[in-house]
Amino acid sequence: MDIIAYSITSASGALSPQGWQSLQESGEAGADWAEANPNANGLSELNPSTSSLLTTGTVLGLGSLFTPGSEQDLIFQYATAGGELLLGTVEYGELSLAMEFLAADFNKDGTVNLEDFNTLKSNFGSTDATMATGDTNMDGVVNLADFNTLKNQFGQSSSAAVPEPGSWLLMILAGIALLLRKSGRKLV
Ligand SMILES: [Ca+2]
Ligand SMILES: [Ca+2]
Repeated sequence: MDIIAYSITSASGALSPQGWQSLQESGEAGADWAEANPNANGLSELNPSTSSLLTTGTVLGLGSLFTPGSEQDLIFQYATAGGELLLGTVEYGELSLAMEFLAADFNKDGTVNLEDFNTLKSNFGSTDATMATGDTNMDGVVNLADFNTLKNQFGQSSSAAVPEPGSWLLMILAGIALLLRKSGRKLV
């Protein structure tokens, strides 16, 4: 499914732009996502290049964008490249267990190894990098600092981390995963 935009709205203002980890920030769905005017009533992102192909079963975390204790009135919509506007499923829940990935685990497979090194190598010098393309410190650039981080983490494995009590996670694109899971393969 080719997703070019999504928006999450809350009439009661239950959204937390501070806790939101946008796709623009994480780079999880490609480098071209751009935040549009986030506030407590609406969080949106657009991908003008229409290149975010989300495979069936893809799950993308968008951080703690829901203010705990607020009214659960979020509406999640997304638009496809074909011009369809679809309604997604919103689930509310407390995060029980999450993988905390090492900064140099670019492909998020749990280990920092040669594959990650090759990612960094092929993007070395890039100035519009994301954590998926070798930027460990999120300064947008892949340079020696990132290489040193990778060197220090080389061979290490990510560990499951217990999040802070009360931290909330809204896997907003999980709606897509749920809708398509019947025939899908699990990607993440
Ligand atoms: Ca890896
Ligand atoms: Ca960097």
